[in-house]
Amino acid sequence: MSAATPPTGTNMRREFEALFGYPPNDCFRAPGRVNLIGEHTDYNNGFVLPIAIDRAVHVAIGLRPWGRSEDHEHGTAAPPRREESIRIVSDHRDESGERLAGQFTAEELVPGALPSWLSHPAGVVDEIAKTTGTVVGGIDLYIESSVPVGAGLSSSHALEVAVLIAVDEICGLGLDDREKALLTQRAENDFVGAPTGIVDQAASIMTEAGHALFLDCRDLRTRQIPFDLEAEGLRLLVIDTRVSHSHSESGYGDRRRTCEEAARILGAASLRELDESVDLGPLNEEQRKRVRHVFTENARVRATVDLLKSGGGSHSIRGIGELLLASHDSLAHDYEVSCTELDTAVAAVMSAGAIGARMTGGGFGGSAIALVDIASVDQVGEAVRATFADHGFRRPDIFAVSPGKGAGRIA
Ligand code: GAF
Repeated sequence: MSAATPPTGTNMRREFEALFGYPPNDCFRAPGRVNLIGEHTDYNNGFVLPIAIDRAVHVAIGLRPWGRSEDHEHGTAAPPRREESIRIVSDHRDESGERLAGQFTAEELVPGALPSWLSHPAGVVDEIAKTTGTVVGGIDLYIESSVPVGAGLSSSHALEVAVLIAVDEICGLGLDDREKALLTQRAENDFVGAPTGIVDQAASIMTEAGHALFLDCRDLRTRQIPFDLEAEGLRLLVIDTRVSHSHSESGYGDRRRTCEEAARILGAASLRELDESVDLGPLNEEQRKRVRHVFTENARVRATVDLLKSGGGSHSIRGIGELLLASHDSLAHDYEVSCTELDTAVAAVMSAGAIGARMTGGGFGGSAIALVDIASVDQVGEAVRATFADHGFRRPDIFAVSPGKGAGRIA
């Protein structure tokens, strides 16, 4: 199993000061997520049930000394100077081994003009200006991330959330959690150009430690659902297939458009507005399959929540295994967003004794999750590695995650 050591505030401060020549004002973290169940339901105004994982994007933020306003020196947050640049350095490295670094000015932002990794923080800055009227400038950011990139664990949304909560704090924007989730979603949709829903941002912002977040994506109402793996002697494994996915280039947008078109044909604003007994006759075969997935997946989320809430004591998480498998099956056959590696991972962990498994996230690559007895963790990991080797697939990265807390300040 690979492990990730989270950066501490002290290390972040030290790195920041070495890079920018002055101490940062503050440090924050925003976690990646694993969606337990409720896939491709968010942009259909449906239900989702993610956990925030114990891997996160960390950011140290500083208001450049020559950009600090008098108010800020006296401890009151104040908007930094709009005309000054925003500089960002990441601990990730490019092909030549150099740290990723870039800068931009909020007033000059154009979608598509920046390198892909930088478009996420830039999108947030752009959306802050559009939403709040605050044009941010004169700040520096140092970023470290333990969320694997391209694994379908929401590394880019965690980056957006980390940047937003840092800027919100330093500029005194006063956004609430709901506004933060919606703002980062608009940054992703309108600036980055990926037509994603809201599950990832909400999971990163709103989840409490030790819980899964039951989110109704129609009105963003939430309920924290206890998710205590330890108490049931379980582990949640992530199997990163290392098949990279990309939401803007994959069939993600096609799936979304098909659902919107199906809802329109059936006379509804979204699939959520439809009764599940609705006649799907007017739809073509592809539309019918997509709608069937969304209807059944919403029902599976509710069934999962019922099981987890049932107070079944030591058995409530164990009980969700079949729902996870049914979700994977529906994503593979009705929604058609799985791939050979994800299907192979799910089959391999189940043969090796997992309680349940499914792909997680948008699909077309990325990760599967597996619910496993603590005693079977090694055997399940070995089985997947051996099966992948037999198929000639890349060696998967396998690690356990636990339900961590949502985004916030780090000491
Ligand atoms: C990706 C998207 F970003 C989410 O909004 C969601 O649609 C998910 O795919 C599928 O459930 O992670």
